[in-house]
Amino acid sequence: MNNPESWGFETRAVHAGQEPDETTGAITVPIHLATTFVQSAPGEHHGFEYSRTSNPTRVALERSIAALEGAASGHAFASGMAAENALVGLLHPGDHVVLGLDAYGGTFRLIARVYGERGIDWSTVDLSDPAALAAALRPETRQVWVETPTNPMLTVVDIAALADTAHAAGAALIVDNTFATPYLQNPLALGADIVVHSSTKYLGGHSDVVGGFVAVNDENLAEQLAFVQNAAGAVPSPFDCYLLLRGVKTLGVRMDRHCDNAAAIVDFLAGHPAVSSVLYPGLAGHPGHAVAAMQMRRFGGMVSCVLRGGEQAAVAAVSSTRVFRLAESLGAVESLIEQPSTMTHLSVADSPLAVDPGLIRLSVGIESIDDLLADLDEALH
Ligand code: P1T
Repeated sequence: MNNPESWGFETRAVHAGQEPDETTGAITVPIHLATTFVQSAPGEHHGFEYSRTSNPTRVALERSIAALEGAASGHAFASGMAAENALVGLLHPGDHVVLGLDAYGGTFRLIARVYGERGIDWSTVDLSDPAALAAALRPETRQVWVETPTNPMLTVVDIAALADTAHAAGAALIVDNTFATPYLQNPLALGADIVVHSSTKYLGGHSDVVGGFVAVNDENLAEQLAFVQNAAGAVPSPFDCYLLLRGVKTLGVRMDRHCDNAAAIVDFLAGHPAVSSVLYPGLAGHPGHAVAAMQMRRFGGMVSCVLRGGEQAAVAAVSSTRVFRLAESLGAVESLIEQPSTMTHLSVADSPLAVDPGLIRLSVGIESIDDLLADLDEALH
């Protein structure tokens, strides 16, 4: 029982990578602000040389989240996009990438706009159908990028099936686990090669830190990522690492409340006359429900719905809630509401990933459920 490898999720969340400080006994990981570390002779040191390359607070964070993902190694970045950029940076001109038909707008923008114009080829495919992926793979395909559940359509894809399909063609499967978090889903255990996070969201959990994370098992990949992390230098500050270490400790507890509140809100929205459809993997009628039940512990805190009144009704609803704050981002203790087509997913307008302007996205927080329901009831009347 006392072997950290066998600890349950909540025990790992509190303790993995976060051992008391060896010199002082401090129970929390110190914020190591030093940019450089003394050497007794060139190359002889305590494991740290320069803070961009490695920093003790960052190492604690990297061990912590890697342990939650069941990964051999973790790499922290200054934002989710910086983490994604490190992954696209592994590609060479002429390489091909497959993207889902539904992804965070920034991911699409990075691959299609930044790298697409510099020799990386890409295509989009409905990843909820593994046969469609098989048809889209080419000899030059190196990476398949997957979100599950997706942002903002909450589409679920079968990680194990897509991993098999991608591997058969020699491509790596990258899973953005931001929506599910390692508490609800562990993509590496399901066959994915790489897990990426916007740790700005549930991992941090309090809307006060921007960060990104990559977790892998393959040693060679880990080496390449450590090289890019140091060479490109998009690393998080020690204070950001500390905030994330603090946030991660309560991840499991917060996720359970997010899931409880989301389930109650889904029930309410599903019976509401102003709502034409509710997108949530926990609904028995959701096309990905069976796969989600198989690969996720619970169904998450993100809910999207389409309003009967279309764009006008969506703008009115997101502008009139009071407990749900109108804002981009997600995954924190406070509930947020937004219209993806004009906000988080504006960069996919006029692309195959364009979002219905009548769709609204809710990041359900941990507030009292009665207040959240009353707020939505008033906004949707
Ligand atoms: O914002 P940043 O930490 O750089 O992470 C980018 C990112 C990556 N992947 C997913 C699934 C995301 O949702 C995000 C960021 N998303 C929002 C800001 C949003 O409101 O959807």
